[in-house]
Amino acid sequence: MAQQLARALRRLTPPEALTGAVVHGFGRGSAQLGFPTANLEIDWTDGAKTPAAQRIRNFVDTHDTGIYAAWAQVADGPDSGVYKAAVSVGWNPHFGDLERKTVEAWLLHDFDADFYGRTLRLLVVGYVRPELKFDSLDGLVAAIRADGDFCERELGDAPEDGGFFAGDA
Ligand code: ADP
Ligand code: RBF
Ligand code: MG
Repeated sequence: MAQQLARALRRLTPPEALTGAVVHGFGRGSAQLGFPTANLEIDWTDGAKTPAAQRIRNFVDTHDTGIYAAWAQVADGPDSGVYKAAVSVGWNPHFGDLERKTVEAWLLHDFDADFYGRTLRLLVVGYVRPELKFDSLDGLVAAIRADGDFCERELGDAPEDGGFFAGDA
């Protein structure tokens, strides 16, 4: 049962600061699951990259796939608040149809509008659990909801961001 899924926050020290554009996925998050996830652009080419793009690539190349707890901000949108988020990194094995890993953040906040194309900042604080394949869609949905509750609780009060969220987008 999803409720019995073991979750524990394995902290990243220091937290991982990722900045990138929000791109389109399959549109499945909101439509099928009821949880929108802002998908971070990942540069899969081998060539030289901006430092920000390189950081994202390093993160997906070197960290375990799974669910992470993060602080998140849409840096250049009308709502630039810093909110808690549950972030999925990997292959979405429940669906099994991704050609590349994704980094997708469910921000635990109601936004008035979509923010495709905007700059998303993620301060990834810790690892929560591996990605799983569930017996049913309901199982996955229950697990995601419980991840949100877990991240909400574990992230606690304001983030120590070292000025990350205060910079120009
Ligand atoms: P896609 O497959 O294109 O990522 P989703 O159904 O996952 O589509 O929806 C994600 C989009 O929803 C985000 O890119 C963002 O523009 C919007 N959005 C609105 N509210 C949120 C939120 N609380 N968390 C994440 N994305 C949100
Ligand atoms: N996908 C999986 O295949 N297995 C998972 O265990 C899983 N856990 C997730 C947990 C959270 C908090 C979020 C936001 C997403 C998770 N996903 C998981 C990804 C989900 O399949 C994906 O966001 C949707 O398919 C929309 O792209
Ligand atoms: Mg998404």
